[in-house]
Amino acid sequence: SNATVTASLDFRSIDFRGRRLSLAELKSALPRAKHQTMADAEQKVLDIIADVRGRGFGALADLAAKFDGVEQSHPRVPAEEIANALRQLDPGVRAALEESITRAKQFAERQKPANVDVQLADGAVVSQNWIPVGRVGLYVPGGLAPLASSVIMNVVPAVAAGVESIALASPPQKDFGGLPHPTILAAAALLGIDEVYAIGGAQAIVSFAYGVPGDGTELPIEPVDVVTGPGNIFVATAKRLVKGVVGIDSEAGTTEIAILADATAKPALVAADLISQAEHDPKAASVLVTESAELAGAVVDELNRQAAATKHSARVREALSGPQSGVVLVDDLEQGIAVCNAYAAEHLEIMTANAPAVAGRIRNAGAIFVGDYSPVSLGDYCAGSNHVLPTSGTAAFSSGLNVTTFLRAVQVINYDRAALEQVSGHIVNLAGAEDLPGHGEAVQIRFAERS
Ligand code: HSO
Ligand code: ZN
Repeated sequence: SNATVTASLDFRSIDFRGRRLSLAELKSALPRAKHQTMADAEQKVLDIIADVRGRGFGALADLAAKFDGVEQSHPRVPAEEIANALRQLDPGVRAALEESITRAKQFAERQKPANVDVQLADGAVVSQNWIPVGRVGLYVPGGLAPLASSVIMNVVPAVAAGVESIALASPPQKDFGGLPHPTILAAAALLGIDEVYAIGGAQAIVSFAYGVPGDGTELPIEPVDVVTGPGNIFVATAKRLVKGVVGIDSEAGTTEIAILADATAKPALVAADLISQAEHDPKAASVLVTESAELAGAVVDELNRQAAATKHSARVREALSGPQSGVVLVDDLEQGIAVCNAYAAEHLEIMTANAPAVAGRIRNAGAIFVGDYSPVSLGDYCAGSNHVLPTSGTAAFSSGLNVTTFLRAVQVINYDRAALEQVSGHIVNLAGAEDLPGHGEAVQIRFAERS
C-alpha cells in the first residue's frame, strides 16, 4: 500500500449534456484560464524597450543581472562554447536531436508553396513568388525546462524557407556560467547556427526587433524581419508590442491539450497524455471532451494514480486542478466536435472509433493527433510536425510555425503593350469613377506618344 496519502485531484467537470448552447455560450462555459492581464506586463516591457533602445548593451547587462542573476559583459555566445556544448552532448540525446531534425526537415521542405504564373490574356502574366525574409530572430525559452527541441522547431522551417541570416536567443543560465542551457547550444550547433545570444525574455525580442548598436568593442546585433518562438507573458507582450516593426508568429503561450474521446478510448493513455502537457506549467490546460461518463470516471482515477507517481507531481496536480482544466461531458460525437472547434486547442488528440474521419471534421486546432499511437509527445519531439503552435483559442485564426511564417507572397505583374491596351478603357473608367483621373492618364500616355 501507498505510504504517502495524496488528496484526490480536483479535475473539474462541466456537463453540456441535454443543453443547446450558442457558440458564445459554449466558449464562455469552456474551461479556460482567466485572461491574464497584459497591462502590468505591458508597462514593464515598454520600460525594457526604452532602456534597450536607449542604452544598448549596457541595458542588456543590467537586465541580465536583474532577471537572470548573471554578470554579463556581452550576450553573444562565443563560437567555441557552442562547439564545446556539442562535444559534451550525451550521445543518446544527440541521436534523438538528429532524428528530430531529419524528420522536421523532411516535412518542412515539402511545405514550401509553389510559385504560380497565371496568363490572364495574351501578353498578360501575373505571378506569385514566395520570397523568404532576409533575417530572423528565434527565441527559445529557459523557464521550467530547457526546451532544446524548440531550437529545432524554430530553425528548421526558417532554413527550409531559405532565410539567409538566422539568430537565436535564449536566457542566460546562472548554473551554466551565464550561457544558455548547453543542450540548447548543442542543438544550435547541430543545425549550423552560430549567431547565438544569451538574452532572456522581453529583452531578447526587443533586441531582435530594433537591433542593438555596436559600442566600439562589440559588434552590433542587426535588426531582424521576423521574430518567432514561444515564451511567457513578458515574451508574448513584447512580441505584441514590436509587431508592425517586425513580423511575429502566432501567439504561443502556456501549453494546452484537449482530447476528444469516446467509450473505446483507453483511460490510461488518455490520462498519460493529459499529464504530459500538464507537466509543462502549473497553468497548463488539460481538457477531456467525452460522451462517456464511464470513460471520464476511469480517466479521473488514472489521473489520480499517475499524477501521484510522476516526477513533477506538484506542477501536474496544480495544472489539472486549475480552472483551465477538466472534463466536458457531451451528448454525442457531434456535440463533442462542436466543443473542440469552439475551444480551438493548441493540441487536439482524437481517441474515438474511426479517428481519422473524426479528425477530418475538426476545423480549429493548432495540431491534430490521430489515434492511440500519435500522442502529443510524439509531436513535441519526433513526428516531423512543428510544436510551436497557437494557444488560448488563437488556433481559430492562426497557424503553427511553418515554412510560410518566413515567406512573403510577392505578386509580379508583367503585361505587354497590347495586353495593357486591352484593359485601358476599364482603367480609365474606374479611375474616373474614383475621381482619380491621374490613374487613367498614366495609362493613356503610353498610347498617345506612340513612336
Ligand atoms: N508541448 C510544448 C512543446 C515541448 N514539449 C517542447 C516538450 N518540449 C508546446 O507545444
Ligand atoms: Zn510538451
